[in-house]
Amino acid sequence: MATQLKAVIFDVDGTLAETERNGHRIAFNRAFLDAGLDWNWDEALYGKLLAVTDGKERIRYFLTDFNSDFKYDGDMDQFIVDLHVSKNKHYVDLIENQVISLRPGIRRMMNGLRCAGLRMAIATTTAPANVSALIKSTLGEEALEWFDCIAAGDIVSEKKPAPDVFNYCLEQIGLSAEECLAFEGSGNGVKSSVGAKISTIVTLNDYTKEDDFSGACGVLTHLGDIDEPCQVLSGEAIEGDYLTVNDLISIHAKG
Ligand code: XBP
Repeated sequence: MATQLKAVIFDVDGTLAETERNGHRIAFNRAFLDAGLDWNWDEALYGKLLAVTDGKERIRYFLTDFNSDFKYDGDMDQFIVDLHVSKNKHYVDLIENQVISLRPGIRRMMNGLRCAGLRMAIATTTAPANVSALIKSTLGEEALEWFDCIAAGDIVSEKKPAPDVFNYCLEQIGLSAEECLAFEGSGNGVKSSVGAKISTIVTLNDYTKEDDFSGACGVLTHLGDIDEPCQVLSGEAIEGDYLTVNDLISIHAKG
């Protein structure tokens, strides 16, 4: 008999909300401006930079691969850390001003999971303060209690695509990979969750639609809602216009 589904682990950026283009990207640019830098990460460049997870590593990647003429007379690591701290302040400001909403079906799915007695957790590369700000501004402060574990940011040293953040999350919630299912939004995210041996459903977005989702058990445009049908791009077909908790249980059972 297949192992029973007990918990669902959500990625954040691109999965809960489209935070990259109008959240993190804008926040990076505001931090650059504050620091007197003339760097501007437009939408197309940001799409390329997303190949690297973690904002600090993304700045480093920008400097080595897209702006190698830049010279800094000082401690480069500290410079990047300071830029990233400033970027995250701007990000939280943006989110607190409610510029970003949840993707279709996220609220419905979370409510459904809670009603069905399934547990929820979060596994993300972004900083804990960024996750809290997003959850509070979209679902309300009390929603922070819905998650048995919010594994975020530097809690692990090897970020996605390494499986560490998902393994950490499993350890914290005391469940095996077989008892869980993950929602991811990017190729790096899928490598991480599948690397931790968790069955994974992908909801893609404009930035990730060309990513390699090998190993995922389904790819959808988004979770869908009553007034916003989703499309299943690969994996098991669903009967309705949107993914339900019963669909999840059935996808998980087929594993
Ligand atoms: C997405 C990321 C993050 C954010 C920026 O994380 O790659 O690096 O773009 O976050 P996930 P920070 O998909 O795991 O939610 O700048 O806070 O690192």
